Amino acid sequence: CAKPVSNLGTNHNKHITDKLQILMQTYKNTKDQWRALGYSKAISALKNYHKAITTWEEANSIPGIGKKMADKVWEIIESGHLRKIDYVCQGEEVKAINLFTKIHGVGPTIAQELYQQGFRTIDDVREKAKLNRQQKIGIKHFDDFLDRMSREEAGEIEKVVKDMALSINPGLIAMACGSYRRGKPTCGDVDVIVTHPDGRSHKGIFHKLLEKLRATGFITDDLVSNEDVGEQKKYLGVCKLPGEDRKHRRLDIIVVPYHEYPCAIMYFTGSSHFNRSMRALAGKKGMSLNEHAMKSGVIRKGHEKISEGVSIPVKSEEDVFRILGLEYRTPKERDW
Ligand code: DCP
Ligand code: MG
Ligand code: MN
Repeated sequence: CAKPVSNLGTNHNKHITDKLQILMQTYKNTKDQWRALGYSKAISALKNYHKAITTWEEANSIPGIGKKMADKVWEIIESGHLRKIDYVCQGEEVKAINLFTKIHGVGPTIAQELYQQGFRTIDDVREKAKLNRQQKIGIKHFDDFLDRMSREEAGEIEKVVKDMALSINPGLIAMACGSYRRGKPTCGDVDVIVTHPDGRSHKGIFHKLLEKLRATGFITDDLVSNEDVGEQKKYLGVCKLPGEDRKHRRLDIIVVPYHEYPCAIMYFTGSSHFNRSMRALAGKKGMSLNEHAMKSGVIRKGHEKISEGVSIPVKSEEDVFRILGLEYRTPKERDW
């Protein structure tokens, strides 16, 4: 449960959260939900904190950080390291599971099964494991997918998708969101959003665009080729720029109706942590926010929604910030 947005979108304690995130991910991978949750809360609290922490007492004073977590925070501040990472992540089983969950389509349960079947390395899995279609693609491109691309390369991929969209209809909007739009120096994948300002010409574009991108050989594999989320269509796949020495890259494309564009672009730009914080803030104000719409008059009883609320017309990302009572943040200021 993320805290509402409370600082300028800078993580002043990244040197600490980076280390804690390794443990959180390991606990998630080994299905130690309880510990994973404790770390997740601490990480959220640290990311939302307005300054770099300098003392144990300061760490301990933050809600969500108990004495034991404060010890860990202090160890990182003092030594730049957290010894717990070494002994938790060094075991044979944890090492294998952390490795296997890096395969696209492999979660904690499958990773554990692979370990129990006696596999220890990616080559073991590649040669001997029974995998589904997605996992096979994940393992085929295991090294390529782990390697983050430069933002220049992400820009080239965006351009290929954009040019293809414009060749179908010059009025379409196609833009890379995700880490690229947040200005990150490297990107794990490219997340392209497509829409049309006339509110109807986005219809039918999804399949045409994918067909053309496959025909030119740009798209090489499909992971999830048609997920309908309401009026939005989502594609997850793999692409490769033309020429030698190019790696296979993960490509996500969503096509959305124009009336959902502001909320969709907010969501797709992220970061995930930023999105969680925004949703939490909307919830506190009796509103809801997701990739489709913003609503007011949402009544919750615990986690259950008693009243769905009514859609608030949102014409831009600026509107979303304004309605939540926040100052506008550029995508770069949402990266934490
Ligand atoms: N997203 C989210 N919650 C998730 C997954 C995604 O809110 N569980 C949103 C925020 C992300 C955006 O979708 O920024 C794109 O997802 P990616 O997984 O592609 O993440 P990024 O583009 O932010 O980072 P990366 O460079 O690793 O791709
Ligand atoms: Mg991305
Ligand atoms: Mn993505």
